[in-house]
Amino acid sequence: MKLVVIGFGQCGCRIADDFARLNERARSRRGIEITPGVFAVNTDTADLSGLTSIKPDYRHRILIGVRKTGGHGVGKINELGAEIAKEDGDKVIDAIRTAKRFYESDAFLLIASAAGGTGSGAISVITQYIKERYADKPVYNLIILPFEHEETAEERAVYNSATCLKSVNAVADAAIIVDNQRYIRKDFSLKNNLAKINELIVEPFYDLLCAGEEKKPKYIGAKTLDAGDILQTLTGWTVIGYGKSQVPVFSLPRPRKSDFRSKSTEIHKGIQAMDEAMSELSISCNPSDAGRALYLLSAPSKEMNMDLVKELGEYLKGIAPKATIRNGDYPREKTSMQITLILSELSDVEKVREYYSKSTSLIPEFKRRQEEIEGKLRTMEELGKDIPSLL
Ligand SMILES: Nc1nc2c(ncn2[C@@H]2O[C@H](COP(=O)(O)OP(=O)(O)OP(=O)(O)O)[C@@H](O)[C@H]2O)c(=O)[nH]1
Ligand SMILES: [Mg+2]
Repeated sequence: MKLVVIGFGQCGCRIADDFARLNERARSRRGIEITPGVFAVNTDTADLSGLTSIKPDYRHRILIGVRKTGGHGVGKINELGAEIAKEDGDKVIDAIRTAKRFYESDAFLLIASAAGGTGSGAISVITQYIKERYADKPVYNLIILPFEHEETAEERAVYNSATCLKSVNAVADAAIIVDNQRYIRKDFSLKNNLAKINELIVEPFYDLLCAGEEKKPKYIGAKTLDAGDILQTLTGWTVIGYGKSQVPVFSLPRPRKSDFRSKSTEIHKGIQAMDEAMSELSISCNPSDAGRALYLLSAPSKEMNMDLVKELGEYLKGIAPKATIRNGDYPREKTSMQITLILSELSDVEKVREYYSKSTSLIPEFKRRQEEIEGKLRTMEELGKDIPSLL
């Protein structure tokens, strides 16, 4: 599957930059192209220059809102981010149109953090613009939620997240949600190491996008997971996960294929990888709320067999009983068994619900504060009314 990737704001652009690197990796190691166009859109000049893999020209690194921000961001005011996107949206559309191999792509993936200003405000506006112009290609959003400490320190983080999520849900074909906080828990040494977190966020997309683009027969499995399966799966609130278990590199002379014990070891390893993918989902959710699911098994071809694929399917059905499940196998890996898992069409995501209810109670408080500021300013003006002005 091929994606046109567009990052918005600092977080979105950095993750888009990681997608550009993922494409370089796919091209050099596998001879496959997975992102025919990667773009970065920001109101901040310095952040755009800090990227390393997205092409460094103004058509790929797109500066918007210069007149309003002077190239310094919108300071977490996502209403301003949205306003600028409405004014400068054509710049983004023009850039996409001139991308040389745009026509090869199957879908769009737009990326932003929910708590910031530029990305949070711009992503839904541009999603809508793209949908109006390219009705035949789905537009997916990848939304990064703030760390817990940001939510407690700054109410804006919660409010921005709520308004961003609500708007995205109204326009995008699917919203893939990623909770920054989940990636801290995995390994404390990663704390504040955003670059490492970004790598973890994009990694599950590698096999997922490569599998259907594979041309060499030896890397094509019994059931290829292609763009159609992914397009059919992604809808509404969505989470993604990834798990792996090691398989021996130099295996001993193998018992015959029908050997029951070896098959059950493989199944055990497959289930272990599936469990890890489930526990490392990009946001915590209840799998039984999923209406659709997809898993991709990537393993050395000698480790794969129909029983394993079938067992994994049954295992997932037990965990996500309401979901229509699609799957594929990809005989690519040499030393591990990996599972990429998507749960989609979720009917409930607790975290999203929390943002909505917290923000609803914040609205009157924000209004009260605004009125207080305006009141104080009026009093000051009143006091200075007899002072001569120099203008
Ligand atoms: N995972 C990840 N999160 C990031 C990264 N950079 C920022 N964030 C998160 O994104 C939120 C801040 O949003 P930014 O993307 O910096 O904001 P912006 O869209 O550039 O908007 P303004 O700077 O306000 O104009 C916070 O919740 C950060 O924790 C990153 O590289 N990776
Ligand atoms: Mg910024």
